[in-house]
Amino acid sequence: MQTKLSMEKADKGVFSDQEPTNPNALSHKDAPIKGHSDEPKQLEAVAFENSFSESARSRTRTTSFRSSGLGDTYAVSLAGAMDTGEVTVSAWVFLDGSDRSESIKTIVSNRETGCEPGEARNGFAVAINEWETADRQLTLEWADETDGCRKVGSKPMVVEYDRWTHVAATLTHEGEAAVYIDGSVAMRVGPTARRMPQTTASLRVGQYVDGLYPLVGNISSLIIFKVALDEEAVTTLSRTPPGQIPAHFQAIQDASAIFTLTDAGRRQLVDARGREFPMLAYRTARPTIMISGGFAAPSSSGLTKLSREAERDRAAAVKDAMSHAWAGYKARAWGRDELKPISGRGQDNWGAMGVTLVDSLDTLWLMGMKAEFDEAKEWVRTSLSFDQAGTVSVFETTIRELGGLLAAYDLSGESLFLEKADDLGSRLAAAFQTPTGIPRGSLDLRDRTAKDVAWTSGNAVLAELGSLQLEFRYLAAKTGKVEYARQANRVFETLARLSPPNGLFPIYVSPNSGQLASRKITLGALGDSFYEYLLKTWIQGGKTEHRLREMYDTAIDGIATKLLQRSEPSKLAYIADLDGGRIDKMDHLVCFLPGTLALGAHTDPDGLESPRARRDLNIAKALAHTCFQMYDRMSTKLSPEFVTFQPGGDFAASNSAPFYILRPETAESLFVLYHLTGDPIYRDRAWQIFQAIVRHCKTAVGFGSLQDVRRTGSRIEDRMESFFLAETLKYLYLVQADPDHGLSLSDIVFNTEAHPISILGPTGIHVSQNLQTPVQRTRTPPDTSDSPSGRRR
Ligand code: DMJ
Repeated sequence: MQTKLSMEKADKGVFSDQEPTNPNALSHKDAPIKGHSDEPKQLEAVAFENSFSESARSRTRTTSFRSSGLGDTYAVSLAGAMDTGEVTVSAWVFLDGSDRSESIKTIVSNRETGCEPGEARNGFAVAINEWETADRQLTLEWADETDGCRKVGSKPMVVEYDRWTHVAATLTHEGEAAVYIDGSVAMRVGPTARRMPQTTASLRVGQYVDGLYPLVGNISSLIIFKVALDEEAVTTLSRTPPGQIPAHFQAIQDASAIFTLTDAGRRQLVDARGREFPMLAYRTARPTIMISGGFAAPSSSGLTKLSREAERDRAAAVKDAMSHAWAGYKARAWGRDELKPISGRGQDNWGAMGVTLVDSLDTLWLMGMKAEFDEAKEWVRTSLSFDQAGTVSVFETTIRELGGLLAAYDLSGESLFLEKADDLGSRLAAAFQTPTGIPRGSLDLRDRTAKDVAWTSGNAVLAELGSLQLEFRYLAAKTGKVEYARQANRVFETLARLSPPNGLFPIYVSPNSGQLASRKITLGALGDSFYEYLLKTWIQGGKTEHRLREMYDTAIDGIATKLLQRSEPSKLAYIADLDGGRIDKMDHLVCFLPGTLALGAHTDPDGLESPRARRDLNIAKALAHTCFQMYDRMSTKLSPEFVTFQPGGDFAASNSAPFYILRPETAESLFVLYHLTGDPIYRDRAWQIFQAIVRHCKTAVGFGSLQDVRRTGSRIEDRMESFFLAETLKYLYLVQADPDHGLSLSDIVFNTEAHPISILGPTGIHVSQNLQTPVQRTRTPPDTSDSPSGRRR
C-alpha cells in the first residue's frame, strides 16, 4: 500500500485559510460514509460500513481513554523512533458535552505549549480549539526552525459534542500537513519548511507535554504512524469503530504505536502487541483539582512488564549485593553497630547494640537468606545486651533496633525477638516521662534516664517524637503491656490539640509545655517521618482514629498549597522549606513523600477516584520523577544529600553536601509506587539506581558513601549506615521481587526504617479513643489550579 500523502502545494504560512480540497470534510454531518467497494480486500472494515450508524456513533463510549481534564493523564513514551520526521495521528474522539468551553482540548502531543522555537516546542500537537482557531476546529500544530507554531486546521464546528468523530493528521519532513475529519481531508498545507521532530519528550495522550489543555471526553483507537499516510489509508482507518483497530493496520510496520484504549473500569491501556499498561481514567467530567500548571511526571518509556526470568535476575543481583555487604559485616564487624567499608573494621557508634545486625534481620528473611538469618538470631540470643549502651537517640534506637526486632518477630514468629524488644522498649519508655508525654530526645539505656538534647535547646524534634507510634503500639499488642501504646498515643493526642497554620508543624516542640518551638517547616530532615506516621498509625489502627487521618489530610493540603513548587525549565515538582520565607531546597530525605502520598491516596476514605486522592497520586508521581532526576542528572547517577532550585535552572547539588550516603528514600517511593500502580517505570528506575550504587559505592567488603556525586571517581567514604541494608537494599530488592516477596501494603506497614509489621486493626492494637472522635472530612481540598482555562497565547 502506498503510504505517502500526496500533497497539494499550498501557500507557505502558519495557518491556511484556503478552502479544503474535500468539501465534504467541512460538514462531516452531511458527508456520506464512504463506500468500500474499491478498498483492498484484506481490510476488515467492511462490516462496519453498514452497522456503524450515526446513532451507534453517539452511543459508543466503550474502549476509550477517558480524560476529565484534571491535568492527570496517562503519558506514553513511544521508545525511540516515535517522531523521526514524518507522522500520522489517527484517533477516535468523543468530546464531552458537559464541557462546552472553548478551551483547547488536546488529543495527543509531544511538544510543550508556547510558540518560541526550540527543543520544547519541537514535535507536534493534535488538538481541538487551538489558539487562534475557532470553536471545535481540528488543528495540527508543529514547529520548524523559525516558527514554533506552524498550524493547519479544519473549518470550525466540525468536531461535534457527544458523538464519536474520527480525526487524523499527517505531517512530512518538509512541513506538508493535513487534517482529516471522518476520513476526508479537511485542510492541507505545504510544504512550508523543514519541520523539527521531537527527540526527547514523551508523547502525551490527552494533553500537552507540559500537562496543559487536557481533553474533556474520550479518546480511542489511537494510532501513531512514523509515515504520512495518504487519504485512502486514513479513510480506511476512519471506517473501523472506536475501540477497534483494523487488522490490516495492526500489521503495518509503519505504525509506531497502536492503542486500543480501554475503559475507566478496566484501568488498563493495551497496545497492539497485547502489552498492558496501567492508565488513569476518570469518571467525572468536570475538573476540580489540578496541580499548579502541570508538573513533569514519569512516563512509562514504552516499558513493559519484565519477564519472570528478568525479574529474577534483577532480584538476584540485589540479593548478591546484600550477600556482599553481609559477608563483609560478618567477617569484619560482627556484632558491632556498623562496618567501616574501606578500612574493614567495625565501630559502635549507636550504643553498641549490633545495630547493623538487628536492622538487617528482616532483609535477610525476605531475601531468603535463612542461614544468615539464623546465625544473626543466635547472636541476638547470646550477645545482644542493652547494658553496655550509653546515651542513645530515642528515635534512632526505636526505628532501627526496636523496629528491627519487631519485624524479625513478626516475620519469623520467634519469641526471642519479642523478648528483646520488650526489654528495649521498657528502657526507652523512660523518655516519655515528661509533663506533656512528648518524649525527650536521648536516653541512657542502662540507667533509664532521659536527657534533653543540647543542639535542639531541649526541644523535641518533630520527626523523632512522631515516629515511635507504630513500634510501641505493636509492642503493646504483642506483649499485652498497654502502657507502651498509651504513651505513644499520648504524643499524637497532644499534637492533635494544636492547630498550626495549614496543618504544618514546625520542627521543634517543647516536651515541657507542648508548645511549638520553631517556625521552620520542612518535609526533609527533622520533619519528614512525622507526616508518614500520621498516615501509617491511622492505617495500623484499622483506620478508626479519624483525627490522625484528618491531621494527615490537612497537612497534605498545606503541602500542596504552600510548599509544592515547580521548577523551570523542566517543570519538576519539589517541596520547598519554609523558615519565615520560602527556601527552594529539597533534601533527599523528602523523597519518602511520594510513597507516603501514594499510600494515602490508595487508602483515602473517599476512594482512589476522589479529587483528593487523585491530586495526591498526581503529586506523588511528579515528586517521584523529581527524586529520580536528582540521581539521573548527576554524572554518577546518584543523588546528592539535597538540591537547591534556582530560577530557570531546575536544580543543582550544593558544594556543602554533594555526597550520597546510601540513603533509601527514593528507592522506598519507587517500590511503593510500583507496588500500588504496577507501572514498570518505577521498577526500571529503581534498577538504574541500584546499578549506580554498585558502580560507584561498592568496596572490597561492603558499600560506602560517595563523597561527590557530581563527578565520577570521587572518594568512597569509610561509612556504611545500617539503613543501607535495612532499607535501601530491601526496597531495591522488593521492587524487583514484587509480588513474589509476599508482602502486601494492605496487610503490613513499613516503619520509617523499612521494617514491615503486620496491621493488627482496631481490635488488635490499643488505639487512642481520643483520636477516634469523628471528624467532618473536608471533601474538596483547595483547588490549586493555576492553569489557564481559556485560549493561550
Ligand atoms: C533512616 O534512618 C530512616 O529512613 C529515617 O526515617 C530517615 N533517615 C534514615 C535514612 O535516610
